[in-house]
Amino acid sequence: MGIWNAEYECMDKEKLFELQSERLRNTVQRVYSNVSHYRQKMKEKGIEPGDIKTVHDLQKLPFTYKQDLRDTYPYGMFAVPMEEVIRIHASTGTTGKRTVVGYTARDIDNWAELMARCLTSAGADKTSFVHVAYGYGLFTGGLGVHYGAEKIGATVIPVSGGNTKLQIEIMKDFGSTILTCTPSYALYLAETMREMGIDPKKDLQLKAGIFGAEPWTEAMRKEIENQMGLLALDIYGLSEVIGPGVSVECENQNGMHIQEDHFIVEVIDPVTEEVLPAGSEGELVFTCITKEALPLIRYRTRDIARITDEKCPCGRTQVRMSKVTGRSDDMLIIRGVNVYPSQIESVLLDVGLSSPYYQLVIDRVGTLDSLEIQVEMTPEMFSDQVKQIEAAEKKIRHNIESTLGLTCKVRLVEPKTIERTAGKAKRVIDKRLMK
Ligand code: DLL
Repeated sequence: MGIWNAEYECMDKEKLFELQSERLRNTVQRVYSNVSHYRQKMKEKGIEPGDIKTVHDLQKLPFTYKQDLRDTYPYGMFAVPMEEVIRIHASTGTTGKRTVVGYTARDIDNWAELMARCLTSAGADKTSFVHVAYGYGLFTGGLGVHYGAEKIGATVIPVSGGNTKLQIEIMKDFGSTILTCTPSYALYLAETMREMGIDPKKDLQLKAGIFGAEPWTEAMRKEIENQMGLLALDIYGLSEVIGPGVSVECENQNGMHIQEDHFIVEVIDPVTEEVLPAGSEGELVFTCITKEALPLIRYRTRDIARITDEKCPCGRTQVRMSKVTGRSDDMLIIRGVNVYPSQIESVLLDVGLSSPYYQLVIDRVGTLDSLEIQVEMTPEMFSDQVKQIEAAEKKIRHNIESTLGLTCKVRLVEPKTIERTAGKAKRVIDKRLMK
């Protein structure tokens, strides 16, 4: 497989350190001058831009939390005047306010460059047909991949998400060679292909897929690869940092190379906030060092992973991150929708079910995530009419769907059926992680 920009992707470590340090100095100076949030935070810590000389000084800087973006909603953390912002995206988050992210023309160019690197890792070039089944819109997936594919001169097929049968017809007729979508959707596509009597290995031209935006396992990778006959690579990113393209796997499938000339990564203990040594598992923290519109400093991703700087046979020198193994908060991603158990709890309360005993059972049925909410009835309800129980189940289902945009199954269970524990209640049983 090729390398899009060897100068940066294979950069000598010392040179990279100098480059990162220079870019960090410039970024810190800019946010100090232009973003009152950072100026205030730095003053509180008793530091000035001049105190940040190299990457080694990074730890002097304050962390940035998702809450900071919410508190300054929508544009309060932007470091440029709005005239220079040419694009807005927003996170898919369903708690509180959405977080809004902005891009200058240069940010969009840099993002396209990063995505061009990612697509090249998967073997894309001018002759490729890049099928984009990530959603287009406020979500960064669709447009992020789109611009990268155009940059390398590939032919973009901008299908966006959904309409599964049509996707498959298009893949067949237009000759898609690189598939980009979430891993769960890739499996769903494979299943639908079977139902349509299409054999991807014979009838389609797919060679590789870049799948991300949600956690997935090695077992899922094998399944996707076997069913579709393609090379399946993991891609990671988050809107606050840029979108897809923060890191991606190479053909060795041994971790995602982080684009270190644009982002400095740290791994911290999510509780003590202490920076952990290389190789430890912890929460990923990113500092954007080339972003103009929204250069976040030490952004707490809540994603748990491990970093290695062992040499990779592909020749890239960038450090690699493992698959994301979880999140340091309790956010769940179910069919691409971000959900907190507390949101479900508040729906239950709204419906008048104040029982503290509920459990979320998440599974992957076939190829799609499923959510079953089991709620214990109060003894009063239990003696009630079946019809009323059914009505309550229906109401919860309806409210979950309308407030969180998530379809689910609701089951009211008999009193005392949900396990009690002396410590924390186990609200979530994520069977996807047990597979
Ligand atoms: O999901 C950006 C993206 C689009 C990445 C397309 C890859 C492909 P957000 O909607 O802001 O952005 O969600 C970011 O999704 O903090 C992770 O928890 C999760 N996530 C993203 N990629 C992966 C991955 C996009 N490869 C949040 N593995 C992140 C596991 C992932 N989790």
